[in-house]
Amino acid sequence: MHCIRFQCNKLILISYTHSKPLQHYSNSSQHNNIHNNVTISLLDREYPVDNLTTITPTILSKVDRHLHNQYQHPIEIIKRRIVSYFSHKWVDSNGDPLFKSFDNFSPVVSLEQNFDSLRVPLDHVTRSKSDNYYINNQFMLRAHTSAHQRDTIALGHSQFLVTGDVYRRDEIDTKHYPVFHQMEGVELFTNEELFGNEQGSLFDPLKEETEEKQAEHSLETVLAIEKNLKYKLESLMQHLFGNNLQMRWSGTYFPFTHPSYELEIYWNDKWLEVLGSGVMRQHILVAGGKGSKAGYAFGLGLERLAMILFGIPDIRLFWSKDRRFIDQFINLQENSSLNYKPFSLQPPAMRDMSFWINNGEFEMNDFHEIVRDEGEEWIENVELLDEYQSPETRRKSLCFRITYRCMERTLLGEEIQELHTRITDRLQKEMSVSIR
Ligand code: FA5
Ligand code: MG
Repeated sequence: MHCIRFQCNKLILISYTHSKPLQHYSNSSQHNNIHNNVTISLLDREYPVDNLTTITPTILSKVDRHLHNQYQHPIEIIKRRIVSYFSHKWVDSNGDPLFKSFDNFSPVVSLEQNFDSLRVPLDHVTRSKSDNYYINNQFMLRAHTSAHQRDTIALGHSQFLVTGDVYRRDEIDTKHYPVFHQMEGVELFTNEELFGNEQGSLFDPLKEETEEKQAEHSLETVLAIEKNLKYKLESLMQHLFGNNLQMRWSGTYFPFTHPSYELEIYWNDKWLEVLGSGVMRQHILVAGGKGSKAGYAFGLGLERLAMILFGIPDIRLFWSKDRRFIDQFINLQENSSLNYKPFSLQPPAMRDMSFWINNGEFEMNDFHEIVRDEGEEWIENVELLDEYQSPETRRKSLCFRITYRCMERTLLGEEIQELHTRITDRLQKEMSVSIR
């Protein structure tokens, strides 16, 4: 269990064995404003809180769930199937697996690991306070498993997988959740491993960066790495989902790969992004002591893959402790298929709210955070319905629709109303909005 301990004169222990949203702090803004006189205790360490702290009790309560290591949980099943694909299909000359798999690195990482080790620029949007769960100005809950790339290379590994829980202040819908699971994959090649006996050279003596390649790499390196990466990931998807799968690659941007690619899978009449990947920035290999090689990395979204594999319609279900969810997977044999059966289809309830904002001061992720912090698993979706600017005052008003639904039972009208009111109250207190 975690606790947030006020060192001055209060001790607040937060129990997480609840089935109903917690009444957190009597005034949560107090938490976010406290400097120096609070510590967070997390995984047996104490961290002083400071003005970067954004972690909340709701999020802390997820840290010890370890869904990816909970035997026969759908996230653990998908992890095992992917690891098994890599270890059976990709072996060395002795028949031993090429890829080493790690799944117990701590989710608490330094900002240096999460960002600087990957050279994410200081002003890059992904560092923003409103996107991350910062513990303080040194530590955070990792926002991606890429935080472990450099250090795992430095441990001496050139082919590895790292699975873990990752944390982001993100939007709320059926495909996004503030805690989810990723599997990082990295493979580094020597000149010979990439080109075999053919002529080829990993590096470009001219050191010219173009749209197609980094300064260090030759164009043939990029083409060979891209081919290898895409082949391995496409055959992984076919291994998981069969040959009738529709998938498409597109170019994208990450500060730590160039070029970069993402893969989408067609599922339930929509394209769903399942991974990001690319040719690793060479400085990461250099920092890990493997500058003579070149390689690729990818980050798989495990919830998305498990949703496709088992037909799970809503990402919140992974956090359910309801036996009617868990038991469906308990006896699933390796490589057998399973279609998730909804155990109860509770009706959703919609409530709208409109408020005036102080122009320029409204941060969308802070809004989502408050809704999520109060509503936890009862929030299915938050949608911006309308934006309006008063012609006289130039003030802006926003109208949101919140969809409430509990996976396990029907919510009572008064429960929803009470929750909706709590959210409204916090918005007024913490975000200086005025309800219309
Ligand atoms: C990354 O996190 C990169 N670190 C991936 C990467 C690794 C790129 C190595 C290059 C090299 P992205 O933010 O796109 O990228 O997330 C990767 C995948 O995680 C997404 O494709 C998606 O499947 C999943 N994902 C992202 N955000 C969420 C969320 N809020 N809820 C559930 N799944 C998510
Ligand atoms: Mg992405």
